[in-house]
Amino acid sequence: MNYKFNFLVICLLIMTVVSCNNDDNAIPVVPENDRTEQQVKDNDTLVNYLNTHYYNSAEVNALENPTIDDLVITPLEEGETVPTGSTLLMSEVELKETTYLEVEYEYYILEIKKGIGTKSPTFSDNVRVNYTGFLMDGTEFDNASTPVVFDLVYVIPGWNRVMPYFNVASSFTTNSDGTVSFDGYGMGVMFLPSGLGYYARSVSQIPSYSNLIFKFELLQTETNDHDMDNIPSYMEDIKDNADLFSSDTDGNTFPNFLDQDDDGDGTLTTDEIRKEVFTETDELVLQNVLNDLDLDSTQFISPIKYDSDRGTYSANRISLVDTNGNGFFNYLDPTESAVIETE
Ligand SMILES: [Ca+2]
Ligand SMILES: [Ca+2]
Ligand SMILES: [Ca+2]
Ligand SMILES: [Ca+2]
Repeated sequence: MNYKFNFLVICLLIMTVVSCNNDDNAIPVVPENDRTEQQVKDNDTLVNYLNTHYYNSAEVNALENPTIDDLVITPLEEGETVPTGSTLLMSEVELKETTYLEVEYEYYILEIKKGIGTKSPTFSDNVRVNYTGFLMDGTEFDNASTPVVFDLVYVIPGWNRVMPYFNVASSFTTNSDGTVSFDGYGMGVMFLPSGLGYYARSVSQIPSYSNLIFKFELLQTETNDHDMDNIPSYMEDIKDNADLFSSDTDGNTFPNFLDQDDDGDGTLTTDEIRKEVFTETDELVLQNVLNDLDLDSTQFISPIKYDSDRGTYSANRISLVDTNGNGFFNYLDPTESAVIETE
């Protein structure tokens, strides 16, 4: 294939997103709406929706493990009152606030079940969920009724705000047909302004600046350590703004959660923290050992890993060390680069 042909194909492919740069017939770029102004509009629309829609509360609340399909949201007709056994969304949702891209956002959560499992995801973990996504006119744009796994770092910002309010399932059973039933999981509905969704982008059936509604069941979660440096991703949020891409200690364009040498001093992060390894052949025994460990504020337990060759489970007690006492842990301090041996 010759170069010219390749260039043309690439040009055509890219055309819909960004026009190939050609000064003679440049396509004007439409600037994005101001985020603060858009948020005011979106919140008005959400509030209006919540005041004019109800759900089948008596029916859903009577169920031990309600599913997303059990919950039905219905528009209130003009002059109609909310039927018995139903509840107006506005009288039950919780208003939440967050900052994203330096703009204050309001969003709403309807909690049906908080979930009674012991774990709750952080904003950067993997979650296993069932969900349905729809627009304010009721158009369903996406759903998964067999569980799917999402990495909360790579989905719309609304999701990583909402999921930490819920707990995972308390148990699950594998059925004879191979499907899995979950018990005691978290379940709810999130009502998101476009700014915590796709914003100016239009994605398949979702027009730009669309508020999004998701019904979901939170089944399981798993702590992420994207760069496997033994610092869980949620702890690599140095700026404490739930936006991992904005934390880059050494400024090498790799954010800390994807950087194995966070301070850029040539010593890997995993070698600049103290690790004590605990290993057992029984996961439950290991879990009990870990539960009995004393932890101070600079210590945490890494997720349990299974070694299939040896048939053992192991985890580390990690201690963050500040050798020169300057207020920065060694792995974030370019002036400290000594390797700490694993115990
Ligand atoms: Ca990490
Ligand atoms: Ca970096
Ligand atoms: Ca890192
Ligand atoms: Ca380092």
